Amino acid sequence: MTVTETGAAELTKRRLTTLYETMCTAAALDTRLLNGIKRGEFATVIWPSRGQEAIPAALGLALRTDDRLITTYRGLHDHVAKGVPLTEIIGEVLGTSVGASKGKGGTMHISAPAHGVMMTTGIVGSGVPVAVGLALAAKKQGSDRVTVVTFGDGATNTGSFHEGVNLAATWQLPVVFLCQNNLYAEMTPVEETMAVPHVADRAKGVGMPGVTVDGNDPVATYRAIAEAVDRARAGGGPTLVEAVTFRFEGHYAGDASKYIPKEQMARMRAHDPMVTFPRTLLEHGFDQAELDEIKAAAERAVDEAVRTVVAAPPPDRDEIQLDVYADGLVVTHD
Ligand SMILES: Cc1ncc(C[n+]2csc(CCOP(=O)(O)OP(=O)(O)O)c2C)c(N)n1
Ligand SMILES: [Mg+2]
Repeated sequence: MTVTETGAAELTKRRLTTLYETMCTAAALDTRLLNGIKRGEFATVIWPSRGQEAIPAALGLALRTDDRLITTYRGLHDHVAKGVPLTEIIGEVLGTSVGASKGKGGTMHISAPAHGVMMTTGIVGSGVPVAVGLALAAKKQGSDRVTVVTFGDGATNTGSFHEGVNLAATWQLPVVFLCQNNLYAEMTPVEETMAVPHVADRAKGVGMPGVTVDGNDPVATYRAIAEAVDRARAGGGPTLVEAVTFRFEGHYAGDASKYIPKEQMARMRAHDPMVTFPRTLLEHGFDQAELDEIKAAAERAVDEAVRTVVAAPPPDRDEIQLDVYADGLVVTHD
């Protein structure tokens, strides 16, 4: 099948399959790590993204490997989408030497420059100005690579966000600001911290296009992101894309989400992209057996990567000061 509502976003069966594969891998990764933490198998922490899978899947399809990405603590699904190998992601979460940062970064500090992932940050909003700097560098270097920074709804209340988007619009930089609006910042619902109805409305104030999209619909989200990426690559400047979604697990592994009203949780369950997207695919000629196999293959890949990571040694003691400062600079304490 082919979906051809916008020229930039033609979706063949192969591309729809890729979207679903990425979603299944992200969901399997989240579930495996969360279950492992809950039963005491893993001593680590994650900020679950179960429910938000459609957004990174769309993002991954819209980006080239050399495009830059900055994400957050809730970004394991973004790493999957950008092509970071599962062993490198899980290796970082579990702190073993096969991690992307040799197990020294942890969940909050995964970077994988070979795949364009330049930074993961736990400081809310702080990725925005860094992404603006990366986009400025690309422009000065005459490169057509695009930078995307993803963050939550809460991040759009920070000074860093407002300063960053203003500069990007003023300098017309090749950057896409992708808000994964899951309706909560920690335990605070979005309507308690924002007087405008949509995060995307904030784009108007700095003079850039802003668009709100159903972040549980990977095809619609892909179209919105692809259009923004195309505009940035063609020299048309930045865009704020707000993808509205929900997280079905706590803010962090262990948070029981008591602040989320039961009715809201039930209502949002009906929009879980891991339920609705397979239904859409079935309506468009996919069969149940092939969808089951995609899901099972993703779970197998995650399980295998966990086994590899668990069998790997922790970072060597001699590594402790390596990769901390500029190349070759090792501080001694004699
Ligand atoms: C500058 C800063 N302020 C506060 C915090 C504490 N904090 C961690 S996550 C979070 C909520 C962020 O919400 P949002 O941006 O919506 O992202 P989400 O966690 O929902 O993905 C807060 C306030 C922080 N890490 N950094
Ligand atoms: Mg949020």
